Amino acid sequence: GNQELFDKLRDAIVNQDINGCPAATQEALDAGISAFDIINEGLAPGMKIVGDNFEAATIYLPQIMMSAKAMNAAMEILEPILAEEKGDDEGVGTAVTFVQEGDIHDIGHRLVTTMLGANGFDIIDLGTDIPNEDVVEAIAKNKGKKMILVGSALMTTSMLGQKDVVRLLEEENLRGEVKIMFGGAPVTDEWIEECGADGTAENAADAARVALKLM
Ligand code: HCB
Repeated sequence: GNQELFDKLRDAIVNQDINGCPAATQEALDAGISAFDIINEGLAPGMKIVGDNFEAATIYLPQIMMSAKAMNAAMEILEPILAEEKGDDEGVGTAVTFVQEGDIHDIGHRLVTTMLGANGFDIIDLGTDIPNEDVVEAIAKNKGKKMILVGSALMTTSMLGQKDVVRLLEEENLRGEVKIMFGGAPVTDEWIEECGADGTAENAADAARVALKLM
């Protein structure tokens, strides 16, 4: 049944199976499982286990990198499908997504970006390791659009930059142009309040819900 396939997807991530992961993804698609469920019920729970194992020091960086590669191999298949599923919900808005300077963790960022696209947002993906000045420039360039800024930070160090980008937007009189959602493992509700951002989300599906609500 589907649970068996979800377990297979999860295990492919945990076992760093770079070929098996896209194969299991294709198998799940062929079985009629949606790209959305493949991510949320299979792949993302696998990455959660990898993160926990790393924290428990039962695995090390090279293993994480292999799991990340397995994840990205699956996303290569799923991203075009999610892009196609994008309805014609005209005018949801534009999402400018990025990862803070100094931070190259891109898995969560990609998931969130993909899910926002699948929910009708026009996407401007600035990428990872992005200086705040570049973020402000992107917002300035798109001034007037219905817009949400979606930032990720996976490290407590890079997270500090989130507060600075809000301040920079205020200084440039751009804060009113854009809603702001920040996320990533270290981000808490208290931090969102301290930054003066508008919201956060636990995972990619939640991020799409929060973003739609904020617009
Ligand atoms: Co990395 N790393 N890492 N890492 N890494 C973390 C983040 C630590 C927490 C692990 C630890 O020590 N406990 C840690 C940070 C510690 C801290 O901040 N105090 C850490 C460190 C220290 C480092 C290096 C410095 C290690 C080193 O080199 N010595 C180095 C830094 C590189 C750099 O950025 N400059 C490094 C490198 C790596 C890789 C390359 C091996 C690999 C990244 C591969 C890649 O992304 N292409 C990696 C990984 C995979 C992790 C862990 C294990 C998993 C992160 C991940 O992908 N999670 C992570 C441990 C952890 O997070 N617990 C560890 C899965 C995704 C799906 O979850 O949280 O990213 P997510 O995103 C969610 C969620 O947060 C939300 O939705 C997403 C989807 O569900 N969300 C948003 C995300 N963004 C959002 C934005 C919104 O607006 C709303 C919601």
